[in-house]
Amino acid sequence: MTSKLASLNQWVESVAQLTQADAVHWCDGSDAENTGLVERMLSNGDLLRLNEQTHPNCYLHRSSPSDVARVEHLTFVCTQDPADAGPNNNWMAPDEAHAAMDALYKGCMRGRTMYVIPYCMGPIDSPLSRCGVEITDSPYVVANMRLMTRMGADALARIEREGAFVKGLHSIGELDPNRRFIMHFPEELAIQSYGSGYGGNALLGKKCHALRIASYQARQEGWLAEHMLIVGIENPQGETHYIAAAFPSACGKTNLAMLIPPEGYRRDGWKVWTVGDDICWMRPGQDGRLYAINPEAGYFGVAPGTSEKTNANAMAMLNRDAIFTNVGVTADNQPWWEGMTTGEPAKDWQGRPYDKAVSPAAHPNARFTVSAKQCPSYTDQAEAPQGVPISAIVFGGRRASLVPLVLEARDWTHGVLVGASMASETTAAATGAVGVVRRDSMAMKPFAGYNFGDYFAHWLSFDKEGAKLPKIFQVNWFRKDAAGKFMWPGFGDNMRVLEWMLKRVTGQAHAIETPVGNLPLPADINTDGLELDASTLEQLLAVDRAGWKAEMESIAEYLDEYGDRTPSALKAERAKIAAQLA
Ligand code: OXD
Ligand code: MN
Repeated sequence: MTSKLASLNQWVESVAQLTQADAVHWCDGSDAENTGLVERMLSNGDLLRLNEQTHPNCYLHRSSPSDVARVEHLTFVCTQDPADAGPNNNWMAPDEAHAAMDALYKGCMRGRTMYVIPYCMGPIDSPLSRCGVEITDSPYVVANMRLMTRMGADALARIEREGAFVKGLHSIGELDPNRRFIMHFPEELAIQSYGSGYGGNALLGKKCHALRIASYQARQEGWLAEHMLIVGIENPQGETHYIAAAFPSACGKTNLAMLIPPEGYRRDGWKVWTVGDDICWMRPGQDGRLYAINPEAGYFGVAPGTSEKTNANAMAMLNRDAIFTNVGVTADNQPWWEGMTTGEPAKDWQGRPYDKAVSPAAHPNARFTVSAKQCPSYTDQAEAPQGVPISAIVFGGRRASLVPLVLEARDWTHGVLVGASMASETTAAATGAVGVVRRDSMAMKPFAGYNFGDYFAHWLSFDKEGAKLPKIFQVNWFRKDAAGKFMWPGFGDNMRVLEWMLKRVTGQAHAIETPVGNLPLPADINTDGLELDASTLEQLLAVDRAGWKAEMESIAEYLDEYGDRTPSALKAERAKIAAQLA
């Protein structure tokens, strides 16, 4: 098979030449194709079949032990001018990067099949969607892209109609960490990845396309590509409001997107609808509101910590047609990870007999891949070509202290400052130290494909005549007490905070104004059925003025890192708050 698009055929041919692939397979996305790939991977050990009775069509993949997470230090944005990539990215000159990658790709697919994957990010008929083609020598990547994107014949037809697509080239190479790079060429709409078979490094539709390249395109075209979940909250009156929420990797986006409200809320008729758990593309509609689509079609979620208690919806979608990566297994071959409330591990993620003293059963960044349609809270609004209107934007990080449970930004500019100054403790989703607080603007530090200073200005630019922008909030589910214990129960109980936010949106809830934003009083949060003592809630909603003064100084230093690319309106907003705190 080839395509009707000459530029696509030429590119595929040139890659086949360079990599010396034995065979070229154009993916059509069919069931038959998937069955053939799965059989091939079962026979070469890339996949292991899990218990057919309890988990039909579920497979385990064990990645190379040195290839278990995104590699931010090996991820580059290659723009002609280094200032366009900004201090938030690693930069390499495009010519130099191409030369390095060509040398790696030369002959790298000898003895391998090269798969050509046409894919669409977003509903296939949505004007907000964008397409790409990933070439890879990993059948595991093909199987994952099939779950995570609209992949195959329909995507190819759209690409042929539009004539434009993002070019992604991926080879697992030798899986050698010393020969591993994830390169982005936003000016060429191209991605090149070598040496890793892992998630965000290898499924190029996800972080590489839908965030780094898309954020660059979004700036040029007047929209936003964000690291956000999208969730619909239906109230007892039957009205649904959609919330887009940015949290860094492994900070509970999947759990919040699939939240099960506390019993009292369920009894009263509150419902939660999941549109997406990781990425959100938003653009102003005719009526001035922001409309969002989830460009993905599946979930690549963090397994450890997922349980009946924390995310029963996720558990319910994981008992068929799923791929598990780097989890442990029970004696009867069911997937197992830390946090599970039933079963016990027999083998760890590397296939060794489980020994708690040697290793956790699952790698802390072990993942599941599954179609979004399997989630009990799936809504067909995830396929709506026009997207869903966003009523509130939420920014949240992991902060043991200072940041209150919730606050509301006064206006858009203040909200952009809240997002830009977000900080969070690092997690196992990327290699490197875990638990270190770092600034992670809009949870996009690893994913913005251009200079953060320009990115902040782009966010501010949405505040214009006729715009009906969502309210912006900041949340922190991760406050700890002096003994290091989490103070807020989180998970389903986060619904209590979402209710306050949505009542602010509809003008039904009260707030007190403080220099750092508008906060509820403890009485404004519904605590029916919750065991939380009054003083804890008071502490969670208190504003530590001295702490915020120091925070504002640190934010000033951070904004200065982007020099004159940082919009002066953002600096002025920060200065205004600092003055009010003084
Ligand atoms: C992810 C991540 O995989 O953010 O979503 O690392
Ligand atoms: Mn993510």
